Amino acid sequence: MTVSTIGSVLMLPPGEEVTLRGWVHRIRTSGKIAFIVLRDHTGLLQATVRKGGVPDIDFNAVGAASVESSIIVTGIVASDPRAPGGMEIRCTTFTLVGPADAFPITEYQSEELLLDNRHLWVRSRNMAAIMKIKATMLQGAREWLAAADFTEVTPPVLTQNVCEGGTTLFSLKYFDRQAYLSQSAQMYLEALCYSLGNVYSLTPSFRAEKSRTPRHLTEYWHLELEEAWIDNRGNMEVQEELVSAMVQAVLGSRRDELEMLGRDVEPLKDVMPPFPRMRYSQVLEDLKGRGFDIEFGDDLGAVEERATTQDRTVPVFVTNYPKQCKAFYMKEDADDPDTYACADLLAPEGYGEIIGGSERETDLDALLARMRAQDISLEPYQWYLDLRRYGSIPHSGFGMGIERMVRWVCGLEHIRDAMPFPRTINRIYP
Ligand code: NSS
Repeated sequence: MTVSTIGSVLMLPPGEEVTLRGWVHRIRTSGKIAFIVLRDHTGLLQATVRKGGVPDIDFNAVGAASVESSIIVTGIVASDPRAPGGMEIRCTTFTLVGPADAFPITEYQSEELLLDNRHLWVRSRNMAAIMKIKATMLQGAREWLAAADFTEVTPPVLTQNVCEGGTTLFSLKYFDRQAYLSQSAQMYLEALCYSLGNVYSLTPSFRAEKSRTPRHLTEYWHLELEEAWIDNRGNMEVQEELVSAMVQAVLGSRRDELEMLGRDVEPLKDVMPPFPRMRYSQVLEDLKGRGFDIEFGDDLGAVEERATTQDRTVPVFVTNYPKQCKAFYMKEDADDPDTYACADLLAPEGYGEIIGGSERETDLDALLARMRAQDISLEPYQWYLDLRRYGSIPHSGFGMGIERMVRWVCGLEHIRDAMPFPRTINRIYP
């Protein structure tokens, strides 16, 4: 038995015989005929089952089918202007594979119910579209990275190191020691770029975010790059190329999915290098001019980032953040020593930060002084400090939040829909 997919059947001329497997999306039966809308991973297609058109035993089985039952049908492709898509298959056999209890998700449901039933809601066409777009973005990233001679590496997720500050750490007992779930693979990537040149990793990162926001998860997918012999300027060039390649990959093969999500594709077409660059101090002046109460040293939050990006269609780099709002490992900008040679990349249309990156501090004494000032215990970092003791080189890198990217590209209100099984402060089931 050769099994077709709905997507391939929609290309066939009438008269062909096909077999399809899938789930009942909708079903309507009268005594003599059943209209089934069948779903598989490629789309929807109407299948009609007539009494007398299939063996009696098959027709009886149709009576036991309901929404989300799994079925196999064989039939003849026919055009039918009344059917969705203008085609249907007229069944010659019908097999009920897995009957379904009354499906808990009906048309209008609360967000909470959909989250409680996420294991079933992932079958929805919108969720499937988002997951396909995400897969295409990751594939686009990997293709770009391979062509640019980056080597994929596999850093650990259990660690003793705090990369992005103690307030969002998940700690755990590691036998008789204290350990953490990784916030970032950066330090390990720094070690590996001395061995392999440009490297990247795709890992889960963990942040114990204690507030409910539409852009924070407690577990997210983190694409991190580390580049040997590259300064922060070169680092930004890598970012704009990579981000553009990911967006263009989606425009290349996922237009239908974007349309299904109601995403306006026009602004995405503008996403091509180079992206504009603004210094933090410029952004600050601009925000003050618009009445924001903000001082040098304050980090930019969701509100400030939205104001900075809502009228743009292309991402914007914000460079030279003040030292007090960024991490200890960044390199001081020699021309502007109150700031670091760093950049956040903010997505347009109000979405805000998708990447955080910087050149890394290579001076051992500068690094030690900052760590001491921040009361960071040096012992678990001796290996990291060794990187400055044995053949230190200039290097830079960044981390991209994959779900932040997906949220922007798909135009999602909430980041949780960029994850099949999102983890947030009040959600770890299912
Ligand atoms: O904290 S970051 O800004 N930077 C780092 O972790 C660096 N150590 C990365 C590096 O240089 N290798 O996080 C990077 C990105 C940030 O821009 C967001 O896009 C994403 O990670 N991010 C998150 N996404 C979803 N949920 C949460 N809570 C989250 N936190 C950061």
